[in-house]
Amino acid sequence: MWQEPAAFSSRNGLARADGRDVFSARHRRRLLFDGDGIADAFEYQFAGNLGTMNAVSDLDRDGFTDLEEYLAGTDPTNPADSLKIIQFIVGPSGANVTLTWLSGPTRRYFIEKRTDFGVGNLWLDSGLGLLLPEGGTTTRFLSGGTNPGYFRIKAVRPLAP
Ligand SMILES: [Ca+2]
Ligand SMILES: [Ca+2]
Repeated sequence: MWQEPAAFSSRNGLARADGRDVFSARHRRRLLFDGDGIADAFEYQFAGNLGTMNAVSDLDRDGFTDLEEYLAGTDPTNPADSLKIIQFIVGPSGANVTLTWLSGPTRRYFIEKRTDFGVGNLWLDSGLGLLLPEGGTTTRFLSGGTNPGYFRIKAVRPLAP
């Protein structure tokens, strides 16, 4: 249904790609001809060439590299468009959380959660599984536990349109 690599948004709104590249060699040659992790079609669409964008460039200077924007399906020329949580509401009990993030039609999402940043505490799926975008923003409600913890959004590309 989806494939790595993915892009992430953290609770504070910062997204980072995980940096892993698990494309097959054949897939990589077809999609990532210039080897910077960004599909050539994406580079031509937004930059008009293969030389402007790379894994560390940030055309719109929004703090998300062009590679991260490619993985997240956001516009690398629009600083207002990035994978970020735009609303984070914790209910009165401290356990119920409502998250809203910027989403796009070409990606699917997971909400990942962790209780703290101690050793052995990993990002895990929230339990909601793979989520479809609702539109330009997507909102989900999570309940349970006594500590709301920390959340991030993981964007993944579906295998088929
Ligand atoms: Ca950017
Ligand atoms: Ca952007």
